[in-house]
Amino acid sequence: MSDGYYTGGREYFPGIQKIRYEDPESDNPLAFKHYDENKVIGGKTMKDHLRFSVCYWHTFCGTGADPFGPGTQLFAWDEPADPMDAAKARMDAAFEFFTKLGVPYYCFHDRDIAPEGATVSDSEANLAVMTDIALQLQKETGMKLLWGTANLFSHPRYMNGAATNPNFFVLAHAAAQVKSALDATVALNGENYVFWGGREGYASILNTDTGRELDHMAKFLSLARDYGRSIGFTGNFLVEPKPMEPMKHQYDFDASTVIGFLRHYGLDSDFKLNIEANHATLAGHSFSHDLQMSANAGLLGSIDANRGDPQNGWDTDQFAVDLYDTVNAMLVVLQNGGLSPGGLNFDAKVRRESIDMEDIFIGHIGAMDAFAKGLEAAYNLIENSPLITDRQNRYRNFNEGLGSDFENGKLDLADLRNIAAEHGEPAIESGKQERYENLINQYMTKRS
Ligand code: XLS
Ligand code: NI
Ligand code: NI
Repeated sequence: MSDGYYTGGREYFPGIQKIRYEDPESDNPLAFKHYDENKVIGGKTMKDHLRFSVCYWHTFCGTGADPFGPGTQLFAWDEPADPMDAAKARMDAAFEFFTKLGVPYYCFHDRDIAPEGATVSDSEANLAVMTDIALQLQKETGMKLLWGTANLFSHPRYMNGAATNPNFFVLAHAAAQVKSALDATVALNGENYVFWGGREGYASILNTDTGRELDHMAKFLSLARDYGRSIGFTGNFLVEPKPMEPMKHQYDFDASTVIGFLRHYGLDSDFKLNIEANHATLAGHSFSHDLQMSANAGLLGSIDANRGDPQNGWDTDQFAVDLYDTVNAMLVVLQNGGLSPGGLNFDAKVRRESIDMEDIFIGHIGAMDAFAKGLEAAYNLIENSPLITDRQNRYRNFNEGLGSDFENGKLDLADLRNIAAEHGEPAIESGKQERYENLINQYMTKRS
């Protein structure tokens, strides 16, 4: 049992009460304007549609440090000199934040919640102690774990990769970490387990045997799957695509690359994808593109919600406040039948210059409101606007006759040639992009 806020000790966010829904006209920065967790949309509450999650790393471990200067955000939970004391203080602060914000889920890397020890066994022991505390706090607060993961990118031993390191003994260390992070995830009833391969890629293709490394990565994932299933993990394993950063090239480049990888190695019945908005844009796609590719494959597992900056070519991990992004994302999610057991995890951080304690609340509140608004607009677009029927109608001549014969495999290439010759020049039809774009604006600004 920890000795902080929930046991009558220190309060880390004094003066901030539980965040409540207020009228959209309210100017209170510490209130929701659109996210009303009990509001029912299409038979499901906003809370159940959106399944919001707070990430541990940016929110409680980040301090605003960048390559040009140290952290600017000084947090009371970083004060204890002993790393385990600091971990306990941080966890108290985290659960205070989760419950005041009113999200149902959180996510962590092993090293976010427990410091690395001098040996594999010490690290395992640290994580076990912090897992017990987390379990206790979950019971007290009703918080749930969306996913756990292992940090296989910060320690210098992983500089040449973890599962794809050319040194087998580094790979073994990575496996030790994944084993222990899976134990923690299962102990905390985590609903998913994530692999983001930050250093699984290369800085130079000249010194890298990419074929061998990809085989190693697949083998590593399948061993993790086997171990997870053997200890009773029934949730989804998720791979999070990202094209680069920190490596020049990351193997999990984008959704389509990961889908191909999973299918090639026969991993697609246990693994799905965790799509991060800013990673999709780094890969030259839109957020909704990678969501849609995953949904098409039946592999949309979960979302890391954030946004990039169109002027910057890196992972800025800003809070998702762009309504176009959230409407487009929720259009895919709703047509996918929802996200469960995945969720919307805010893999996002406040800017280095945002140093007030309330800023991390304000960042999350804005993104939660943006997704709530996006959910409502997307639901109305699907249910009440002509968007879906118009789109389906573009494909109408595949619904019957020759088009339907083609879809059903009844025509060969020569048949198609003869049909073209017989039917003459087809009439061309407008794609009507502007009409679709106007529908988005119309429904986004409708009062609900
Ligand atoms: C980094 C990733 C990372 C994963 C978890 O860019 O987004 O935060 O979500 O390892
Ligand atoms: Ni992420
Ligand atoms: Ni990221």
